[in-house]
Amino acid sequence: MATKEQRRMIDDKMTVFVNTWFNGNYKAAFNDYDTDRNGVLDKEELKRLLMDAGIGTGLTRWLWANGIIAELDKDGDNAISWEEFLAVHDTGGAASGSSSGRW
Ligand SMILES: [Ca+2]
Ligand SMILES: [Ca+2]
Repeated sequence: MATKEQRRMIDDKMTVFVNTWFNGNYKAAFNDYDTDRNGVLDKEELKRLLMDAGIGTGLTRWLWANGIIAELDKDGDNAISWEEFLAVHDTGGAASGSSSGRW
């Protein structure tokens, strides 16, 4: 869906957002935005996360949400599970600043 620059922009903004509001804890952020507690972020929940992270505008955010779901949703349920969400930011070896291009 997205160009390399767009992916990096999302990764950067998401990283800053999670670091700022959740002490870098992606799981806490995920749980916070899973408002109906069903274990996955659906499109509406994802859009709220994107809005708070400053990604997209009121006009384009649904496009971002669609693209991100298309990119991350591996099992095709139209929602992002925690395992799928992890691919947004490789919390493994890659230190912040490096763009792994993993998604
Ligand atoms: Ca949910
Ligand atoms: Ca899924």
